[in-house]
Amino acid sequence: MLDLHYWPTPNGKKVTILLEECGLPYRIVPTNIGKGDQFTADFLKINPNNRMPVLVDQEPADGGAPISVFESGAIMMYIAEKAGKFYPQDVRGRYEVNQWLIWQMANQGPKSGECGHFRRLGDTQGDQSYAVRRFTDEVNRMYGVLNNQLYNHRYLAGDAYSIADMICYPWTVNIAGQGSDINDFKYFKRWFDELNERPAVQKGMAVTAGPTEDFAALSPEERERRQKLLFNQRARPAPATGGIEA
Ligand SMILES: N[C@@H](CCC(=O)N[C@@H](CS)C(=O)NCC(=O)O)C(=O)O
Repeated sequence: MLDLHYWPTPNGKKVTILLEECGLPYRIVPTNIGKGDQFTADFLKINPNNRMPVLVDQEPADGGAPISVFESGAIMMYIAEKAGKFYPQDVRGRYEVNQWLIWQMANQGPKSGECGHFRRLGDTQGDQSYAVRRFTDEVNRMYGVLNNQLYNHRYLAGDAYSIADMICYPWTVNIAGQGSDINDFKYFKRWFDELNERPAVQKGMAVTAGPTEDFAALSPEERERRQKLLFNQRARPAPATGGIEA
């Protein structure tokens, strides 16, 4: 069984799309990042970066102890390798996929995340107009990158639908909220409309982690605690003794 430590965000939904596409059985382990589940001692054992998603394969192919994988890009590679699907084996095909997968992890995901953060923030933390403009422009630039690639490729890595497509898609569903217009990107729109119609994409996007919480219904103290948790993260100190010394 595959356990997916999950909360329904774009980084989580990449993985549920792939699991649905592969038809693999999986179990959702809710990781409520608003409440702080990503900071528990148990969670830290499976992700030193305190972020979801994390995949734990209880029955790895080598028959050994469970394997846990953090970082959604690594999780996509793991699942696709396990299923033998959506990830070419030949070196050329594989690196077509790898470069788009890493493009997503290093560019589209982080920059779109910041774009959403600053666009939602309003002026509670002072004037954000430069940050909003910078990340809105950068996300717009990246829609251009996708559009140009899709001008002469049916899918991001060529003729075949792959994990490169699945990893990029969830970050594009809110294109209007990111300040871009889908009608400016004709070839991207062709791809987006096609993926929208795939039953596994629809199922993966709809996966929840239990009932949604009403933030407004929380006590003011809990609301403040949660806001601090997400907004003011700094380094977690290493243990003072027992480590590898120089
Ligand atoms: N590069 C990581 C990013 C994961 C990530 O940022 N996850 C967010 C939700 S989308 C999270 O867990 N946030 C918790 C927090 O900010 O404390 C991946 O792709 O897995």
